Amino acid sequence: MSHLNLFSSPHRRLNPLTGEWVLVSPHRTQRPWLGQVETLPPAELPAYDPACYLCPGNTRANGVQNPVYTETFVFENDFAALLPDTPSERVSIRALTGVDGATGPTLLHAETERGLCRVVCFSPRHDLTLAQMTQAEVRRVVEVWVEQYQELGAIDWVQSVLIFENRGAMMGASNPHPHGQIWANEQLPNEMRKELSTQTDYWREHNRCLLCDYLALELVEGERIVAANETWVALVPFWAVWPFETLVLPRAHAGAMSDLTDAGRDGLAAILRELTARYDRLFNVVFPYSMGFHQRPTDGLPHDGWHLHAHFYPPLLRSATVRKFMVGYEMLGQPQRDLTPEQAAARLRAV
Ligand code: H2U
Ligand code: ZN
Repeated sequence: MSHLNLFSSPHRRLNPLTGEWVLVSPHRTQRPWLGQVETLPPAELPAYDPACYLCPGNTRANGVQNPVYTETFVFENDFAALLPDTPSERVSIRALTGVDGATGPTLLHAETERGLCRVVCFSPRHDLTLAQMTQAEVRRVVEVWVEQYQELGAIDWVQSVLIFENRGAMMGASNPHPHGQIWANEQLPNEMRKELSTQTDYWREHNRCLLCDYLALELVEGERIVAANETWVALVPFWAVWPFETLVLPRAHAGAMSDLTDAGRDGLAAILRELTARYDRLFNVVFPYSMGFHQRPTDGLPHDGWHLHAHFYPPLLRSATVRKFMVGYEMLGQPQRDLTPEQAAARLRAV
C-alpha cells in the first residue's frame, strides 16, 4: 500500500465521525514483551442460577418477579438513571463581573432530562453469550431491538434510542446472564451529537453518505476488514482507539435497524455471532466489551446522511487479563495506540 511509510512512523489519524484524532505509534510494537501472557480458566456457569436477578421466574432486586420467559425478554430498569415524568426546568447562572455584583455571560447551565431505561435479557439461559446463541435466537434479539427502537422512538419527546451491551466484569456488567440495556432520552447524548453533525455536514457538502463512502473504501483496501456477509461488514476502523475496536455496518444505506430488510436483519444477527466468536477466540476468554448501536435520531427529521452502525469497544490489549488503560496522555491529551488498526484486523481475521 502507498501509505506504508506513513503508517510505520508515529502519526495521527482523524476520526471523521467525531472530528477527533488518535495517535498511532507503530514503532513501539517492536518492543520486546517480557510480561506475562495469562489465560483464565473458563467460567463454569449453570444454565439456570437461582441467585440471578435476570433468570426466568426469579425475583429481582426490587422484589418484582420475572415471568418464566422462554425467549428474549425486556423489562423497565428497576434502577433507571432517567425517569419519564421529570418536570421540565432549567437553570442558568451568570458570571459575576464586578464588585457591585454586576453579572456577565451565562456560565453554568443545567436542565432536566426525561428518559426511559430498559433491560433486555437476550436469552433465558444464564450461561450463553451472543456468540453461543443460535442464529434464530440472535435474530430474535435483533427483532426485539427493532421493536424497542420503534416503540421508544415514537414517544414524542424521545430523540435518541441507544441500545447497548456491557459485557464482562471488566466493563462493569453486573451479571454474566446475557443482557443489554436501552436508554431512550430527550436530548441527544454527546457521541450521537458529534456523529449527527459530521454525517450531516458530509451529506450537505457532497450529497453523499459518509459511512457508505467509508465502507466502499474499506472494501477495496481490505486490510482492516474482520468479517463480512451479504448484508453486513465488521472492520477495525482506520481511526480505532481501543486495541481491537470494531465498527459494524450494513452494506446498504439504512438509518436504523427498522429500515433493514429481513435479509439485513438476518445478516446483522450473523455478523454479531461471528464477530463475538472471533473476539472470544483471540485470548480464549469471553471477551469483555461495551458495544452499542448508533441509530438515526428519533426527532422526526429525515437525517438522510445518518448510517446505522454499531461500535464495539473492548478493553483487552494483550491477554485475558492485560487491558489497555486510557490514562495520562489519553485523559489529558488524546487517545494513543501502539498496535495498528491493520495489525488488529489481521489478528481478528486469523482466529
Ligand atoms: P449492566 O449489567 O450493564 O449494569 O445492566 C444491568 C442493569 O439491570 C442495570 O442497569 C438493572 C440494573 O439497574 N437491574 C434491574 O433493573 N433489576 C435488578 O433486579 C438487577 C439489575
Ligand atoms: Zn441468569
